[in-house]
Amino acid sequence: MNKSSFPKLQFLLLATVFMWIKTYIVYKTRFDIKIESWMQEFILFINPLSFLLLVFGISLFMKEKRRSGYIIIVSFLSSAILFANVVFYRFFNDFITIPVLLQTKNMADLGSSFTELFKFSDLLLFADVLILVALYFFKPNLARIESVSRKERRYYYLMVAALFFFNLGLSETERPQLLTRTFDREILIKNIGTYNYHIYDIVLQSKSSAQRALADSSNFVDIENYFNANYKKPDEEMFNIANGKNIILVSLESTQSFVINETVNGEEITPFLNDLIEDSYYYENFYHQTAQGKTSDSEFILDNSLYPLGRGAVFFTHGSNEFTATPEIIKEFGYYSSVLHANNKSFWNRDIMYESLGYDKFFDIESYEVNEENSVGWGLKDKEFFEQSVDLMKTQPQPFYSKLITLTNHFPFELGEEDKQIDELDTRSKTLNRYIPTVRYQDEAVKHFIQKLKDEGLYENSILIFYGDHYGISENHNVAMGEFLGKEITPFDSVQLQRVPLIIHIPGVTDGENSKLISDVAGQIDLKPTILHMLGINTKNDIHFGTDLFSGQKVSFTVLRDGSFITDDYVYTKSTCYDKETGEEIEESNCEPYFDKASRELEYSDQIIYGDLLRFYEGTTYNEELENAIK
Ligand code: GP9
Ligand code: MN
Repeated sequence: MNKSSFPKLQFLLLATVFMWIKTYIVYKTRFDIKIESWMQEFILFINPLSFLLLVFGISLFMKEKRRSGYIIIVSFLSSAILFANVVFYRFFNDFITIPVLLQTKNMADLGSSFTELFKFSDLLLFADVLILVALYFFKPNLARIESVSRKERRYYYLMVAALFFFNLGLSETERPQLLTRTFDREILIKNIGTYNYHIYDIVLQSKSSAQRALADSSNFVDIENYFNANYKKPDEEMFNIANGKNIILVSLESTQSFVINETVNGEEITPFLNDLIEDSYYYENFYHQTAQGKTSDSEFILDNSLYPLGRGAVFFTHGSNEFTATPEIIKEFGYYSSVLHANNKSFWNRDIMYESLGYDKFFDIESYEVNEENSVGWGLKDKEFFEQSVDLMKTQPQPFYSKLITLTNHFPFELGEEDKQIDELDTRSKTLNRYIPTVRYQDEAVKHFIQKLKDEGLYENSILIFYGDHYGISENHNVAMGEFLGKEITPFDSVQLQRVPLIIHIPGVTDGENSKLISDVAGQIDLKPTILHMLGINTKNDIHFGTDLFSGQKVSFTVLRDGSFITDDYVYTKSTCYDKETGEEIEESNCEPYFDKASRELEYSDQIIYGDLLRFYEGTTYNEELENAIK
């Protein structure tokens, strides 16, 4: 391109520079992108440029009078993408993916969260578009894009391509196999930029759609071998311990382990759970493994022992896949299964997905008496929910497998004065401050729940499993969290904050001196084989990535959906290996032995879901003799 081209393109270049600088400012102020070197900072700085020049450059193929209008429209659309990501990130600490955008069914219910998350200053993101519009109307001469020759256009695009490959090249040196083995969106955005990331996401979307069509049973061989090699035999004492008993699972909304045995102004945040732990098996190193599908991801992991997807909620994207979930398996053993949750049945596509998972019944909002007095925030208050749920559970045939999903401790953590039993915190994060009283309220609700189970005669013959579904306080509140916990939150601490409580309470078995505080590293993925073994069901032919928590052969290892993993000694996250005891960074070679297991598990699980591979799986014969089960 010769010099004279620049004045010709000034409007295009102006729009590009505006968007470019704006994007970089957003990176630095609205997203928490960890930068470890000048090279990474440089990549971050240049990464929006190639895409912007590419799309704005399309104007050069248009009729002259259309060009400026096109530039304005593209500026507006790119700003809108940025805006949407900023608002989304504020809560999810993550970037938007296409599957998430398609989850429109959830959007209506998310209304209250949106107003909470939106800030007026976000509208500044459209300031440059207004400037461009003003120029267009008041200084038409400046807003003109003159004709360029075919040769100039070619130069322009050569330059854009060079810039793109320069960017990609630098990124690949920083992070090898960037596009093929990255489960962490932050790393993608950091390297290829937010706009290219969205294009990449579109490519992934079409690839995953094709994957099902192309899959056949041969895809399953490697995976089956992997399962066979990883099978762990159950503990003899625990195997069959729940035979004939009801299994009651309680999903504790947004509950992280840091609240357990913690106090605020001398008051326990979870006094009841703290007591319950003394009569239970409590796992203090139990991690949630959810991603964008939040609660629904936790449900998916629990019932299938598969990983959720890295993008979108598998409940939405693959709701009609073939699965071999717990409810389906235990049906063969005479179990009735249900979910109790006072929300619209279509939220998270639950109504469709529960069919695929083999649930007999979904008690949704229609089964509950919900009114203004007994609701707060997202709906029916937990105490009322438990109260009514026990009445519903009584109508079920026994033995049953029932999952109850609580709701009060959900962002934005609203609670009426009459239900507050503990002070809010006094940190800079209102979210974290409000979280404490809602967790306390949930604790009180659980206490009533157990009492009601006892009163109604359902307690003795049941096994109760309480677990946190996912984090409640995202990394956006790290500074406030640091204030509360009295330390600076590093990426290492962020992983440790992904621990959620797991309490297994078996009346007559785990009481008093038989209770256990267990420190083994475990995750939600381990619950399916644990429960099946407790029911005396052989899992040798079952598809699951987790391990029975009680198996003496269990390896202390858990991988999170972003590829971070935890062992007894190490935590690996954001390309860094940490010593678990000190939280200090250590040589990567310490973590290296686990790299393969971590990425293989996530990849195999993805293959199963994207390829809908379980439709080819016929190996499951659960009805084998129980005596043969322990091998
Ligand atoms: C909605 C409830 C909350 O029904 O499960 O969902 P979440 O936003 O936590 O995924
Ligand atoms: Mn949830």
